[in-house]
Formats: sequence, C-alpha cells, structure tokens
Amino acid sequence: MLKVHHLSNSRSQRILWLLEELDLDYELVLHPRDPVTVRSPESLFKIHPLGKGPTIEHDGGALPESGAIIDFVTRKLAGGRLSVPESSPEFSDYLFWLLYAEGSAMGPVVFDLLDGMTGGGCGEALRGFYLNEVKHSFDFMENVLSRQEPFLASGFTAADINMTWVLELSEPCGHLEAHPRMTAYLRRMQARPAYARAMQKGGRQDLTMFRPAQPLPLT
Ligand SMILES: N[C@@H](CCC(=O)N[C@@H](CS)C(=O)NCC(=O)O)C(=O)O
Repeated sequence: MLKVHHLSNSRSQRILWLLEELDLDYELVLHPRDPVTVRSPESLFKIHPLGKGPTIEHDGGALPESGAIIDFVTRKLAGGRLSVPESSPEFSDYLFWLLYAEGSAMGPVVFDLLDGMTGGGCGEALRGFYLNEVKHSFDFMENVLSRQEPFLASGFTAADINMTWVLELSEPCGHLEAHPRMTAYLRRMQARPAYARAMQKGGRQDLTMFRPAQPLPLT
C-alpha cells in the first residue's frame, strides 16, 4: 500500500490533500518537526537520504519531491485523474503550473521566510533581489487568476494543489496583501471538502511558526 511520510506543518500536507481528492487508500506516517530547529527529525532520513517532507513509499521505493509525487500518483495510481493528458491543448499549461510551484515560485518566498527566521540573515542585497522576484512572480499569478480561475481554464487539477501551498506559505509573510485574486483563490481551495479531510488527518497547520519572535538556531 502507498505510504505517505508527512512532516508536521509542512508542504507534505498537499499530498494528503491530493490523495483525499482522489479517494485513494494510503497509510499515513507522521513525523513531528524537531521542536528546537523546526527541521526534519531523524526518522525522515531513515526513509530517504534527503530527509524531506513529503516522501512517499510505493513498491519498496522511496520518492521525495512534491511535483514528482503528484505526477507519480495521478498517472500511475489514479489513471490520470486530476492531471492533463498529452493530447490535451492544456498539457503544457498543466506541466507549467505543476512545476512552477516548486521550480520558481517557492524559492524567493523561502528566502523571505529564512530571512525572518534568522532575524535578517539574508542581508540587504539578497533581500532586495528576492522581494523583487516575489513581486514579479505574484503579479504574474494575480494577472492569470484575474482572467481565469483555477490556474487551468478547464477546471481544478493537481497543479492547483501544488500551487496552493505556495500561496499558503506566502500569506503569513504578507505577500498576498496586494493580491486579492490570489487570496480569493486560496480561500476557495481551502474550502474544498478533501482539503478539510486532509487537514484533519495531517494535524493542525500553523504557518505563523515560521515567523518566530527570536531567531531560530538553523542548522
Ligand atoms: N521541493 C521540495 C521541497 C521539500 C522540502 O524542503 N520540504 C520541507 C517541508 S516544508 C522540509 O522537509 N523541511 C525540513 C527540513 O528541510 O529539515 C518538495 O516540494 O517536496
């Protein structure tokens, strides 16, 4: 059976949401974050050398990386449901949004998060660069969502699941404040019944923990 390794309060929540949307059976293994460093516990490194959430196990192999997991699950375990076939005119758009989430959109947001977590560890030059990247990327997404919603005109896909986490993580950093379409989209995604079921299984999500009052001892 498919096993999902979920790091508490993390983007592995999106894999639970995907599986709930697809109504697939899975075994959930919860890995609580280290309470001091908020990083992965040792138990995740026993599953895969990268020690990241999400990681899945299937047929004796371990697979990390959200986009790879989503593609694997939709195509191999769900007969293509919630993905887009090569024959569709939306195939390239689907691939773009599925991979843009972690390939480009997330990077600058994570820099901002790390800057906050380390009490300004990024420094002025890097801060200017990543904030500009966040603005450029978020204005682009806002523009797309003002023409169509969700990200593919034909309807909800697994790419929305990958994209939603980017927006969720961005919200406590204030990046959605000037982006009303993205905020409305996020609320609609969070209102899906499968999202609520996944939340119940994955445990409470509190992303404000990435805005600590004191700098964290990041390792
Ligand atoms: N691009 C990867 C990123 C994986 C990743 O960095 N996951 C975070 C969870 S939000 C993690 O494992 N953090 C704990 C750590 O690195 O110690 C994906 O989408 O799966």
